[in-house]
Amino acid sequence: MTTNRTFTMLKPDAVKNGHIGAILDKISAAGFRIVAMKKTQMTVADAAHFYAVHNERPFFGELVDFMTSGPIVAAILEKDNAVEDFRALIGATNPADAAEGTIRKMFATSMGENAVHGSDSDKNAAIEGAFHFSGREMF
Ligand code: 3AN
Repeated sequence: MTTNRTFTMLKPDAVKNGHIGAILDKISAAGFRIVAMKKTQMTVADAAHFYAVHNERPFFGELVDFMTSGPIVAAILEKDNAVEDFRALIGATNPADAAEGTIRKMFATSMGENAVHGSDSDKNAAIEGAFHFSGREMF
């Protein structure tokens, strides 16, 4: 089942570097509606759970350290074909490979500090959104 929703985090680098407004502007201009949004900071346990799929990868410790290093902005976004269209909007994981005009090309500095997260499937969008938001925070 497709829900037309995706989940994003503006990562600690984007928040620290003052890019929240510019990134939300691009997200709105691309036609996404904000269903839920908040500024928050993940604990080590939160990040380890959120990224559990990567826990065997060599960069896992670095990823958890980085994602807990400062506040993030978490949001659920809605649009037709949300998961795929949002991944196109953010660009490749490595900003060096990201297409011109994508959020990562504009705002990311490295493979680890890559400005934004975007869910990779409808199933994960639902799981990730529910991790950060209760039903009464979604509108
Ligand atoms: P994406 O976020 O584009 O779906 P994934 O799911 O492969 O990428 O990786 C999840 C996160 O792990 C990335 N957003 C990035 O922050 C981090 N990551 C992935 N590969 C590396 C790497 N080689 N070195 C450091 N961090 C990485």
